[in-house]
Amino acid sequence: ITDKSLDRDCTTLSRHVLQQLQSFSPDAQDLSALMNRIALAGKLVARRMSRAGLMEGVLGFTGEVNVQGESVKKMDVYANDVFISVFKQSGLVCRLASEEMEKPYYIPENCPIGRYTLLYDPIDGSSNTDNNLSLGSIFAIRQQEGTDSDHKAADLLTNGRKQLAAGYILYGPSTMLVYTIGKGVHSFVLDPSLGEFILTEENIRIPNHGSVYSVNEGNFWQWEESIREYIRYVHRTEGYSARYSGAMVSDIHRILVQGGVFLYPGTIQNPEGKLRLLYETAPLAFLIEQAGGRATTGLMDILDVVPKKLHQRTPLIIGSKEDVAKVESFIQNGH
Ligand code: AHM
Ligand code: MG
Repeated sequence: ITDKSLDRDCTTLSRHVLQQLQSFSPDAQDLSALMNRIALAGKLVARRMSRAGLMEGVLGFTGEVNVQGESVKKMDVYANDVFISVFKQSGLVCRLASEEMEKPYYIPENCPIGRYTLLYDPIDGSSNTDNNLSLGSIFAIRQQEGTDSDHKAADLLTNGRKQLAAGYILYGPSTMLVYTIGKGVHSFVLDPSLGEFILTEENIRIPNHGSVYSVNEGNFWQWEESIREYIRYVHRTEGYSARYSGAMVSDIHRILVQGGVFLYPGTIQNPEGKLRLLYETAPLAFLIEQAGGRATTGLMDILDVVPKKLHQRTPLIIGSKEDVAKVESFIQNGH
Protein backbone atom coordinates (compact mmCIF):
# COMPACT_ATOMS: atom_id res chain seq x y z
CA ILE A 1 0.00 0.00 0.00
CA THR A 2 1.38 3.40 -0.89
CA ASP A 3 0.07 6.43 0.93
CA LYS A 4 -0.60 9.14 -1.63
CA SER A 5 -0.58 11.84 1.02
CA LEU A 6 3.07 10.99 1.74
CA ASP A 7 3.89 11.68 -1.87
CA ARG A 8 6.37 14.52 -2.11
CA ASP A 9 4.06 16.35 -4.52
CA CYS A 10 0.87 15.97 -2.50
CA THR A 11 -1.29 18.83 -3.70
CA THR A 12 -3.82 20.54 -1.49
CA LEU A 13 -6.97 22.14 -2.87
CA SER A 14 -5.93 25.77 -2.47
CA ARG A 15 -2.57 25.15 -4.11
CA HIS A 16 -4.33 23.38 -6.95
CA VAL A 17 -6.65 26.32 -7.63
CA LEU A 18 -3.67 28.66 -7.86
CA GLN A 19 -1.82 26.27 -10.14
CA GLN A 20 -4.87 26.03 -12.39
CA LEU A 21 -4.91 29.75 -12.85
CA GLN A 22 -1.14 29.92 -13.09
CA SER A 23 -1.02 33.33 -11.55
CA PHE A 24 -1.21 35.20 -8.35
CA SER A 25 -3.68 37.71 -9.78
CA PRO A 26 -6.39 39.00 -7.45
CA ASP A 27 -8.98 36.76 -9.17
CA ALA A 28 -6.85 33.66 -8.67
CA GLN A 29 -6.30 34.54 -5.03
CA ASP A 30 -10.04 35.10 -4.58
CA LEU A 31 -11.02 31.78 -6.17
CA SER A 32 -8.43 29.94 -4.14
CA ALA A 33 -9.72 31.53 -0.94
CA LEU A 34 -13.33 30.78 -1.90
CA MET A 35 -12.58 27.13 -2.62
CA ASN A 36 -10.74 26.94 0.66
CA ARG A 37 -13.88 28.13 2.46
CA ILE A 38 -16.05 25.58 0.65
CA ALA A 39 -13.58 22.92 1.74
CA LEU A 40 -13.83 24.12 5.34
CA ALA A 41 -17.63 23.90 5.19
CA GLY A 42 -17.29 20.37 3.79
CA LYS A 43 -14.98 19.35 6.63
CA LEU A 44 -17.38 20.71 9.25
CA VAL A 45 -20.37 18.94 7.72
CA ALA A 46 -18.42 15.68 7.28
CA ARG A 47 -17.24 15.81 10.90
CA ARG A 48 -20.77 16.18 12.20
CA MET A 49 -22.12 13.45 9.94
CA SER A 50 -19.43 11.00 10.92
CA ARG A 51 -20.64 11.06 14.53
CA ALA A 52 -24.32 11.81 13.90
CA GLY A 53 -25.68 8.62 15.41
CA LEU A 54 -23.74 9.21 18.62
CA MET A 55 -24.99 12.70 19.32
CA GLU A 56 -28.32 14.09 20.46
CA GLY A 57 -30.19 16.49 18.17
CA VAL A 58 -28.32 15.78 14.94
CA LEU A 59 -30.63 13.44 13.05
CA GLY A 60 -34.33 13.66 12.26
CA PHE A 61 -36.68 16.45 11.26
CA THR A 62 -36.96 19.97 12.69
CA GLY A 63 -40.73 20.06 12.16
CA GLU A 64 -40.39 22.98 9.70
CA VAL A 65 -41.21 22.95 5.98
CA ASN A 66 -38.86 24.84 3.62
CA VAL A 67 -39.66 27.15 0.71
CA GLN A 68 -39.83 24.10 -1.59
CA GLY A 69 -42.55 22.52 0.56
CA GLU A 70 -40.16 19.83 1.83
CA SER A 71 -39.76 18.77 5.44
CA VAL A 72 -36.53 20.14 6.83
CA LYS A 73 -34.00 17.90 8.54
CA LYS A 74 -31.76 19.09 11.35
CA MET A 75 -28.77 18.31 9.16
CA ASP A 76 -30.14 20.59 6.38
CA VAL A 77 -30.26 23.48 8.83
CA TYR A 78 -26.84 22.74 10.29
CA ALA A 79 -25.18 22.50 6.87
CA ASN A 80 -26.96 25.60 5.61
CA ASP A 81 -25.67 27.58 8.60
CA VAL A 82 -22.15 26.19 8.28
CA PHE A 83 -21.81 27.65 4.79
CA ILE A 84 -23.12 31.00 6.00
CA SER A 85 -20.71 31.19 8.89
CA VAL A 86 -17.61 30.16 6.95
CA PHE A 87 -18.42 32.75 4.28
CA LYS A 88 -19.08 35.48 6.83
CA GLN A 89 -15.43 35.27 7.66
CA SER A 90 -14.25 35.19 4.04
CA GLY A 91 -14.89 38.84 3.27
CA LEU A 92 -15.36 37.88 -0.38
CA VAL A 93 -18.99 36.82 -0.52
CA CYS A 94 -21.82 39.31 -0.15
CA ARG A 95 -24.71 36.97 -0.88
CA LEU A 96 -25.51 33.31 -0.46
CA ALA A 97 -28.53 31.60 -1.96
CA SER A 98 -29.52 28.06 -1.08
CA GLU A 99 -32.23 25.46 -1.32
CA GLU A 100 -33.08 26.05 2.31
CA MET A 101 -33.61 29.84 2.16
CA GLU A 102 -36.47 31.57 0.41
CA LYS A 103 -34.43 34.71 -0.26
CA PRO A 104 -30.69 35.28 -0.66
CA TYR A 105 -28.82 35.81 2.58
CA TYR A 106 -26.80 39.04 2.64
CA ILE A 107 -23.66 39.58 4.67
CA PRO A 108 -23.74 43.39 4.86
CA GLU A 109 -20.22 43.74 6.25
CA ASN A 110 -18.86 41.94 3.16
CA CYS A 111 -20.98 43.71 0.56
CA PRO A 112 -18.78 46.76 -0.07
CA ILE A 113 -15.95 44.50 -1.26
CA GLY A 114 -17.54 41.05 -1.62
CA ARG A 115 -17.93 40.60 -5.36
CA TYR A 116 -19.07 36.97 -5.28
CA THR A 117 -22.24 35.01 -4.65
CA LEU A 118 -22.32 31.45 -3.40
CA LEU A 119 -25.19 29.26 -4.61
CA TYR A 120 -25.48 25.97 -2.79
CA ASP A 121 -27.50 22.96 -1.81
CA PRO A 122 -26.21 22.26 1.70
CA ILE A 123 -27.44 18.65 1.78
CA ASP A 124 -28.21 16.81 -1.40
CA GLY A 125 -30.10 13.60 -0.84
CA SER A 126 -31.62 14.59 2.51
CA SER A 127 -33.65 11.39 2.63
CA ASN A 128 -30.38 9.47 3.15
CA THR A 129 -29.46 11.45 6.27
CA ASP A 130 -30.97 9.23 8.91
CA ASN A 131 -29.81 5.99 7.29
CA ASN A 132 -26.05 6.56 7.24
CA LEU A 133 -26.00 6.58 3.45
CA SER A 134 -24.14 8.81 1.02
CA LEU A 135 -25.01 12.51 0.91
CA GLY A 136 -23.63 15.51 -0.90
CA SER A 137 -23.33 19.27 -1.01
CA ILE A 138 -23.46 21.16 -4.32
CA PHE A 139 -21.97 24.62 -4.90
CA ALA A 140 -21.44 27.29 -7.53
CA ILE A 141 -19.71 30.65 -7.38
CA ARG A 142 -20.81 33.58 -9.50
CA GLN A 143 -19.59 37.12 -9.78
CA GLN A 144 -22.07 39.63 -8.47
CA GLU A 145 -23.10 42.00 -11.25
CA GLY A 146 -24.23 45.48 -10.26
CA THR A 147 -24.93 46.70 -6.75
CA ASP A 148 -28.13 44.74 -6.05
CA SER A 149 -29.15 47.66 -3.84
CA ASP A 150 -32.81 46.55 -3.80
CA HIS A 151 -31.79 43.05 -2.65
CA LYS A 152 -33.75 41.42 -5.48
CA ALA A 153 -30.67 39.57 -6.76
CA ALA A 154 -31.91 40.01 -10.35
CA ASP A 155 -28.37 39.48 -11.70
CA LEU A 156 -28.57 35.85 -10.56
CA LEU A 157 -31.29 35.18 -13.11
CA THR A 158 -28.81 34.48 -15.88
CA ASN A 159 -27.61 31.32 -17.55
CA GLY A 160 -25.19 28.78 -16.10
CA ARG A 161 -22.33 29.87 -18.35
CA LYS A 162 -21.84 32.70 -15.88
CA GLN A 163 -20.59 30.30 -13.21
CA LEU A 164 -16.95 30.86 -12.21
CA ALA A 165 -16.61 27.66 -10.23
CA ALA A 166 -18.84 24.72 -9.40
CA GLY A 167 -18.68 21.28 -7.90
CA TYR A 168 -19.78 19.01 -5.13
CA ILE A 169 -18.69 17.40 -1.92
CA LEU A 170 -19.56 13.72 -1.61
CA TYR A 171 -19.88 12.38 1.93
CA GLY A 172 -19.32 8.67 1.35
CA PRO A 173 -16.91 6.17 2.86
CA SER A 174 -14.45 8.99 2.35
CA THR A 175 -15.27 12.66 1.85
CA MET A 176 -14.48 13.86 -1.66
CA LEU A 177 -14.50 17.27 -3.25
CA VAL A 178 -14.82 17.51 -7.03
CA TYR A 179 -14.62 20.92 -8.67
CA THR A 180 -14.13 22.91 -11.84
CA ILE A 181 -13.18 26.50 -12.50
CA GLY A 182 -13.65 25.99 -16.22
CA LYS A 183 -10.31 24.23 -16.61
CA GLY A 184 -11.25 20.59 -16.35
CA VAL A 185 -12.56 18.57 -13.43
CA HIS A 186 -10.43 17.50 -10.50
CA SER A 187 -11.10 15.38 -7.44
CA PHE A 188 -9.75 15.47 -3.91
CA VAL A 189 -10.14 13.18 -0.93
CA LEU A 190 -10.26 14.48 2.62
CA ASP A 191 -7.51 13.04 4.76
CA PRO A 192 -9.16 13.41 8.17
CA SER A 193 -5.91 13.17 10.08
CA LEU A 194 -4.34 15.98 8.06
CA GLY A 195 -7.60 17.90 7.78
CA GLU A 196 -6.76 18.56 4.12
CA PHE A 197 -8.32 17.68 0.79
CA ILE A 198 -5.56 15.98 -1.22
CA LEU A 199 -5.60 15.80 -5.01
CA THR A 200 -6.45 12.30 -6.22
CA GLU A 201 -7.29 12.80 -9.89
CA GLU A 202 -6.75 15.63 -12.33
CA ASN A 203 -8.60 16.30 -15.59
CA ILE A 204 -11.22 13.60 -15.13
CA ARG A 205 -12.90 12.63 -18.41
CA ILE A 206 -16.31 10.99 -18.39
CA PRO A 207 -16.58 7.99 -20.76
CA ASN A 208 -18.63 8.67 -23.91
CA HIS A 209 -20.92 5.79 -23.00
CA GLY A 210 -21.57 3.77 -19.86
CA SER A 211 -23.82 0.97 -18.70
CA VAL A 212 -25.46 2.78 -15.78
CA TYR A 213 -28.86 4.43 -15.97
CA SER A 214 -29.95 6.22 -12.83
CA VAL A 215 -33.56 7.28 -12.38
CA ASN A 216 -36.40 6.89 -9.91
CA GLU A 217 -38.53 4.35 -11.78
CA GLY A 218 -41.21 4.71 -9.13
CA ASN A 219 -42.28 7.75 -11.16
CA PHE A 220 -42.82 5.65 -14.32
CA TRP A 221 -46.53 6.35 -14.70
CA GLN A 222 -46.10 10.03 -13.88
CA TRP A 223 -43.68 10.61 -16.77
CA GLU A 224 -44.37 11.62 -20.35
CA GLU A 225 -44.62 8.66 -22.74
CA SER A 226 -41.23 9.53 -24.34
CA ILE A 227 -39.38 8.86 -21.07
CA ARG A 228 -41.31 5.63 -20.56
CA GLU A 229 -40.30 4.59 -24.09
CA TYR A 230 -36.64 5.29 -23.30
CA ILE A 231 -36.85 3.14 -20.16
CA ARG A 232 -38.51 0.34 -22.14
CA TYR A 233 -35.61 0.59 -24.61
CA VAL A 234 -33.12 0.23 -21.72
CA HIS A 235 -35.02 -2.77 -20.34
CA ARG A 236 -34.94 -4.67 -23.60
CA THR A 237 -31.32 -3.76 -24.48
CA GLU A 238 -28.57 -5.88 -23.00
CA GLY A 239 -25.86 -4.27 -20.94
CA TYR A 240 -27.64 -1.66 -18.81
CA SER A 241 -27.58 -1.58 -15.01
CA ALA A 242 -29.86 0.48 -12.77
CA ARG A 243 -28.24 2.41 -9.92
CA TYR A 244 -30.17 4.98 -7.87
CA SER A 245 -29.12 6.01 -4.39
CA GLY A 246 -31.45 8.89 -3.51
CA ALA A 247 -28.55 11.36 -3.55
CA MET A 248 -27.75 12.55 -7.04
CA VAL A 249 -24.27 13.72 -6.06
CA SER A 250 -23.35 10.11 -5.44
CA ASP A 251 -25.21 8.83 -8.53
CA ILE A 252 -23.63 11.47 -10.76
CA HIS A 253 -20.20 10.86 -9.26
CA ARG A 254 -20.48 7.20 -10.23
CA ILE A 255 -21.46 8.27 -13.74
CA LEU A 256 -18.57 10.74 -13.94
CA VAL A 257 -16.18 7.90 -13.24
CA GLN A 258 -17.87 4.97 -15.06
CA GLY A 259 -20.13 6.64 -17.61
CA GLY A 260 -23.90 6.40 -18.05
CA VAL A 261 -26.84 8.71 -17.58
CA PHE A 262 -28.75 10.22 -14.66
CA LEU A 263 -32.30 11.41 -15.27
CA TYR A 264 -34.75 13.42 -13.22
CA PRO A 265 -37.42 14.14 -15.85
CA GLY A 266 -40.49 16.28 -15.45
CA THR A 267 -43.77 14.59 -14.71
CA ILE A 268 -47.18 15.31 -16.17
CA GLN A 269 -48.06 17.13 -12.96
CA ASN A 270 -44.66 18.84 -12.54
CA PRO A 271 -43.22 19.34 -16.03
CA GLU A 272 -40.16 21.07 -14.56
CA GLY A 273 -39.31 18.06 -12.41
CA LYS A 274 -37.89 18.37 -8.92
CA LEU A 275 -34.35 19.69 -9.16
CA ARG A 276 -33.51 23.36 -8.95
CA LEU A 277 -31.45 25.10 -11.62
CA LEU A 278 -29.23 27.58 -9.82
CA TYR A 279 -27.80 25.40 -7.07
CA GLU A 280 -28.41 21.85 -8.32
CA THR A 281 -28.63 21.29 -12.07
CA ALA A 282 -26.50 24.20 -13.39
CA PRO A 283 -23.46 23.51 -11.17
CA LEU A 284 -23.54 19.79 -12.04
CA ALA A 285 -24.03 20.62 -15.74
CA PHE A 286 -20.98 22.91 -15.72
CA LEU A 287 -18.89 20.20 -14.06
CA ILE A 288 -20.02 17.33 -16.31
CA GLU A 289 -19.53 19.43 -19.47
CA GLN A 290 -16.03 20.26 -18.27
CA ALA A 291 -15.40 16.51 -18.01
CA GLY A 292 -16.58 16.02 -21.63
CA GLY A 293 -20.18 15.01 -20.89
CA ARG A 294 -23.51 16.73 -21.44
CA ALA A 295 -26.49 18.01 -19.47
CA THR A 296 -29.86 18.90 -20.97
CA THR A 297 -33.47 19.45 -20.07
CA GLY A 298 -34.28 17.21 -23.03
CA LEU A 299 -34.94 20.26 -25.18
CA MET A 300 -32.01 22.57 -24.41
CA ASP A 301 -28.66 22.57 -22.67
CA ILE A 302 -29.00 23.16 -18.95
CA LEU A 303 -26.30 25.84 -19.17
CA ASP A 304 -28.48 27.87 -21.56
CA VAL A 305 -31.55 27.95 -19.35
CA VAL A 306 -32.25 31.44 -18.02
CA PRO A 307 -34.30 31.16 -14.84
CA LYS A 308 -37.22 33.45 -14.07
CA LYS A 309 -36.89 32.96 -10.34
CA LEU A 310 -34.32 31.91 -7.78
CA HIS A 311 -35.75 28.49 -7.02
CA GLN A 312 -36.68 27.58 -10.59
CA ARG A 313 -36.72 23.87 -11.38
CA THR A 314 -35.58 22.09 -14.53
CA PRO A 315 -35.75 18.52 -15.78
CA LEU A 316 -32.25 17.01 -15.86
CA ILE A 317 -30.63 14.46 -18.15
CA ILE A 318 -26.91 14.37 -17.49
CA GLY A 319 -23.93 12.15 -18.12
CA SER A 320 -22.06 10.53 -21.00
CA LYS A 321 -22.49 12.21 -24.38
CA GLU A 322 -23.92 9.19 -26.18
CA ASP A 323 -26.31 8.21 -23.41
CA VAL A 324 -27.64 11.74 -23.05
CA ALA A 325 -28.10 11.93 -26.83
CA LYS A 326 -30.09 8.69 -26.73
CA VAL A 327 -32.54 10.07 -24.14
CA GLU A 328 -32.76 13.31 -26.09
CA SER A 329 -33.66 11.46 -29.23
CA PHE A 330 -36.55 9.72 -27.44
CA ILE A 331 -37.77 13.11 -26.19
CA GLN A 332 -37.36 14.92 -29.50
CA ASN A 333 -38.06 12.18 -32.06
CA GLY A 334 -39.85 9.51 -30.07
CA HIS A 335 -37.19 6.82 -30.62
P1 AHM B 1 -32.80 17.23 -1.87
O1 AHM B 1 -31.75 18.25 -2.21
O2 AHM B 1 -33.98 17.84 -1.20
O3 AHM B 1 -32.26 16.08 -1.13
O4 AHM B 1 -33.40 16.71 -3.29
C1 AHM B 1 -32.54 16.28 -4.30
C2 AHM B 1 -32.53 14.78 -4.37
C3 AHM B 1 -31.49 14.20 -5.29
O5 AHM B 1 -30.27 14.05 -4.65
C4 AHM B 1 -32.07 12.86 -5.64
O6 AHM B 1 -31.59 12.37 -6.84
C5 AHM B 1 -33.53 13.16 -5.69
O7 AHM B 1 -33.74 14.32 -4.90
C6 AHM B 1 -34.33 12.04 -5.15
O8 AHM B 1 -35.67 12.35 -5.28
P2 AHM B 1 -36.77 11.19 -5.40
O9 AHM B 1 -36.91 10.61 -4.04
O10 AHM B 1 -37.98 11.91 -5.88
O11 AHM B 1 -36.25 10.18 -6.40
MG1 MG C 1 -31.07 19.28 -3.22
